[in-house]
Amino acid sequence: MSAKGEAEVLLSIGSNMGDRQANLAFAEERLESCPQISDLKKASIYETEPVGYTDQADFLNTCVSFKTTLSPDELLDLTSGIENDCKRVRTIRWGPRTLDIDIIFYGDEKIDTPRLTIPHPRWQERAFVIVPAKELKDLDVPVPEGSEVRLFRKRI
Ligand code: A4P
Ligand code: MG
Repeated sequence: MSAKGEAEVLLSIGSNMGDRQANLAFAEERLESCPQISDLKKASIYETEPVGYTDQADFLNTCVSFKTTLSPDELLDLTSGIENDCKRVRTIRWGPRTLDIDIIFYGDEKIDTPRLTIPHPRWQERAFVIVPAKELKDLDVPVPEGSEVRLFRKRI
């Protein structure tokens, strides 16, 4: 946390349903329009093979970083609201999710509550997080092998 009470945040954003690029843009525009968020930077967009449950379409993934005066819980309220609004606007009822926003880092804080685990517990296992994250932050971790991460649209 800086002297101004600002934390440097890194989010991972993914979509594998509907207009995937528009879903990422929807999330980024909502974050950018939040008065408690400043200095937002966008990593390139990558097309990535699904990890975990693999019988689903490829994702578009990216990361954004910004400074915020929101607390971690307030930030989760904001990102959950953006996810819900994206689903409501753009998908069929009970369809798969169109937007997943994970909080990877909130400054150097370690948080473990029923609602929130930060750093995100699986970030180091995920090339779809690490490849875009490395464009925004110095991270001394290897890129995991196993699932393909292809550059889709360069932004940095
Ligand atoms: N929660 C706890 N910690 C956090 C955090 N750091 N950031 C809680 C965000 N949320 C956090 O999330 C469930 C609950 O986690 C939230 O209500 C919050 O209180 P969710 O997004 O509804 O559920 P989920 O996405 O199914 O779970 P999770 O753990 O976020 O899933 P993953 O592990 O992110 O997996 N493959 C590719 N290529 N690209 C992807 O983006 N994403 C997933 C989702 C799987 N495979 C993928 C991708
Ligand atoms: Mg999630």
